[in-house]
Amino acid sequence: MIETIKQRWAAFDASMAAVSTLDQLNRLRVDYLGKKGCVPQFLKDLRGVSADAKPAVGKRINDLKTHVETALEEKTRVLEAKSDEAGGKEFFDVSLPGKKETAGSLHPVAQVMEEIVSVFYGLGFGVEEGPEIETDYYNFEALNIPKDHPARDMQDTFYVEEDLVLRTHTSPVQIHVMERRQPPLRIIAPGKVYRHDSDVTHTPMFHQIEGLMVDENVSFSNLKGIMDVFVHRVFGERTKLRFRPSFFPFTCPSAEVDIQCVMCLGKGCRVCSNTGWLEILGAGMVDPAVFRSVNYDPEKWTGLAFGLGIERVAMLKYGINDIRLFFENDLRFLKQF
Ligand code: 2NM
Repeated sequence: MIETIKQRWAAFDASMAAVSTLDQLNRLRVDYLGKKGCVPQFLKDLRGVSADAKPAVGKRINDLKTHVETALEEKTRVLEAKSDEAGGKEFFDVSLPGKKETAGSLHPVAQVMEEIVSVFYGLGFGVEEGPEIETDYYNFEALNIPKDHPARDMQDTFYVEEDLVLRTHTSPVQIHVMERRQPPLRIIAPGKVYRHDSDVTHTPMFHQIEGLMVDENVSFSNLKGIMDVFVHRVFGERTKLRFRPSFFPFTCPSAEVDIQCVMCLGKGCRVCSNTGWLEILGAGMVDPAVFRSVNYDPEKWTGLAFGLGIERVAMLKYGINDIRLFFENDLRFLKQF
């Protein structure tokens, strides 16, 4: 057995001399010291050795074990030092393509909102914000919406309490601003609004921008000019628009603004119900009753106002037929914008 131990010792030394990586070194460690390795096998075999030969053979095995352990330790140090010199244990391939970080982007509704805000900002309108919970007075009464008006019906309005509602439009912001400031005034109020409504073109929460301009001699012509600029900037210079008489409690006269259908360019299709036109916003001259609510003299000041839904603009601009897509947070949809 002594002879076998000697052979294995020599074999170990030869293998050790050939080792050049930590991996190879580890394999050698397993071969000699591992559970099924050479040294434990020798110790097992020792049981069958005669009593008088046992001490000498046992010593040989222990010597081999010490020799292997010391050699492994030493080589480990040498190889680790070498690897550090080469710049770390891992090989770093600088020619591999990098991992791409996907950049986030604004929600399509936020993009359209920013675009519209910047158009009006360019026309001298300042941006104003206000609370989403309003009193009955600011959401309705001050805007000349009387107690028996259909817009007040529980079906349209979310009530928080008897006298508190989720705002159904952003016009209350304009009332707050008019209470604080004297004309001349040019403001827009973008933000979330809430209505009890839900189908392919309505969600209980949606976004609006309302605008207000008050000065001496503000006229319907000013309103037409501002709407012209808005439509041409957002839908393209060649998009035609038209005004249709309408009614709102807070404006008189009131109008609905249509644009030429973006799908069929006015020929008539499913989207525009064969009319060639799409309703895009409501507008009008501020009703004197609204001015009286905020203590503006209706004899001195005149005002124009308008309101539009952001989701509707985004749907027409991008040809989206279901408003709910904006709120499902499906990245396959959102990434297209
Ligand atoms: C619209 C249509 C027409 C409007 C009126 C006012 C205020 F506060 F000045 F009276 N703000 N917004 C207005 C006018 C809103 O939305 C369809």
